[in-house]
Amino acid sequence: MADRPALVILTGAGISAESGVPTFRGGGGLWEGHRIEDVATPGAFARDPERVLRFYDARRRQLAGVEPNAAHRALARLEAAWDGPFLLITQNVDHLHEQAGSRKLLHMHGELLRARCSRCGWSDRWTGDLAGVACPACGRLPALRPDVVWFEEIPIGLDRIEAALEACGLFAAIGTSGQVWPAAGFVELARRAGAHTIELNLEPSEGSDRFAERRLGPASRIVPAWVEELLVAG
Ligand code: BJW
Repeated sequence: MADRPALVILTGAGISAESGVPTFRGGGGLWEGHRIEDVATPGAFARDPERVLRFYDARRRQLAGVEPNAAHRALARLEAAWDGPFLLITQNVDHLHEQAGSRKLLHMHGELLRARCSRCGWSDRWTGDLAGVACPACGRLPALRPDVVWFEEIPIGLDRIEAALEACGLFAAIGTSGQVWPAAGFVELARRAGAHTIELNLEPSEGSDRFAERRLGPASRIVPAWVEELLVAG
């Protein structure tokens, strides 16, 4: 494949739903039974660190044994075959894209399988529980937190993301509700750059009408089909 447009893909919780990782919003979602401000803000962690850490410990345990699905694998295949600039931005804190083989990947909302010390800044891969554990570097407790981006915190890699969107010719958003900013605004940046924009989702997202094209259905079906189309068109 030659002369491909620069491709930027944004993924959200919907791409991992069929791997058994719950989404955030809607029936059975992660926020059901939790007020966001009790578990996913710096204020929540300052008020009640044990509660926040228990919420994330349970989610980290849920990740053990989950496997990438056909949609994750199709995106890894696309990256390997794409002869042009490529960036996969995920809002997901799971590790399913890298497990499927994606490498040009940016976790804009952090990673659940990493821990960070809120006091001394130490950070590393972390697969166990965090509740009741002192920081291995500075020894303070409570101090360790999951290395994820909560509301009111600045997402990771925004400069790189903005540069990629400004240069992109094709932008796809997969399995995201379009309710969380700044990710919800990426389609607008891509449109301004003149990119073709496409949404792939089970149902139309909040900002669905901002996309030039949309495909509806489960990610494990519609993402591999879209990838095959792109590869055949090459
Ligand atoms: C399927 C499927 C299948 C299902 N196949 N599809 C007003 C205006 C603008 C901004 C704000 C505002 N008020 C407040 C803000 C800022 C705030 C914000 O957006 N708030 C909103 C609630 C309004 N944002 C922030 O605070 C962010 N930081 C920030 O703005 O900093 C300031 C700044 C930024 C930039 C420049 C200058 C200053 C930080 C946001 C951090 C979000 N963190 C979380 C938690 C991460 C840790 C954790 O995992 O617990 O990230 S919140 C949560 O939502 C998580 C997700 O990544 C994120 C997005 O969710 P996602 O992926 O879209 O999931 P769902 O569940 O919403 O949707 C699932 C979708 O899948 C649905 O569409 C389904 O249809 C679909 N689906 N099954 C395909 N099988």
